[in-house]
Amino acid sequence: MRLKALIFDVDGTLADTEEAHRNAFNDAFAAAGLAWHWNAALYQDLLRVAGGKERIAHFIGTLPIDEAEKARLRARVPALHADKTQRYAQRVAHGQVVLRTGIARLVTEARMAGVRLALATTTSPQNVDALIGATLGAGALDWFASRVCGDAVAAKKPSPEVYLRALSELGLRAQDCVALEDSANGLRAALGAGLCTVVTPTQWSAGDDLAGAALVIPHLGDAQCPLDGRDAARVGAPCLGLAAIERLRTECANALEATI
Ligand code: XBP
Ligand code: MG
Repeated sequence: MRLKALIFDVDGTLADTEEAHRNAFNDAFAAAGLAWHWNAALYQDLLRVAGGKERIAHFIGTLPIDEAEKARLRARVPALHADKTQRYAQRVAHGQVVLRTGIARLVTEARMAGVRLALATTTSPQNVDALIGATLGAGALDWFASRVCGDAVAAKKPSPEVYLRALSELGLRAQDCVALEDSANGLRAALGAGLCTVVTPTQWSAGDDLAGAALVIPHLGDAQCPLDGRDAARVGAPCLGLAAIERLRTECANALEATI
């Protein structure tokens, strides 16, 4: 099998984390005495901005206040986001977030087959450590040969930088790997790095433009929750496994060669 590595996005892909993020943002705002409340509809819109710090700064820019007040509030973003990150990590540590369907199964399948694993995410390293530790176990971080987080690169998704950095750390070519994502921002980042990409949207990214994805399915499927008939027919099985992923990778590579 030519497939050498799976590169996973974190938020929305490994786990449906954004409700926990949204609650952590709101808790941090309240603790700071700010009368801001991001409801689900507003948060879904704000998710178009990758990165928690950038998201808060963007929100400040939308407020009906003068520029001096916006500047004062923007100066508080690093402390606000640090508090939010701590609150999010606590929520995760208390079991508020679980892995999405099929993630544990595919990670195990890849490890047994010698397919390497990597993470390419916008979120913070503390959040990755908390999520992997709470869902796969403390030693599981070492299963990921590369873990590239948002602040490690100059530009967050949809820039391809996190994926390019992950490929560089893996020492692999894009055509020998497959990315797994949940959103338009993430898909554009992975495609920009030349990666064949599988997308499993969540309710937060349900309306995203996912053109260019090699496959869009509601989840990866597992024994407890197999893909339904239509999606299983597209995958050729009730779960997306390495064999199907290798077929997708080959199709992507052949399509790329046909354009050269
Ligand atoms: C999704 C994001 C992150 C999270 C919040 O990241 O855009 O900003 O919403 O986490 P992913 P931070 O690339 O994993 O889908 O507050 O740490 O940014
Ligand atoms: Mg994501």
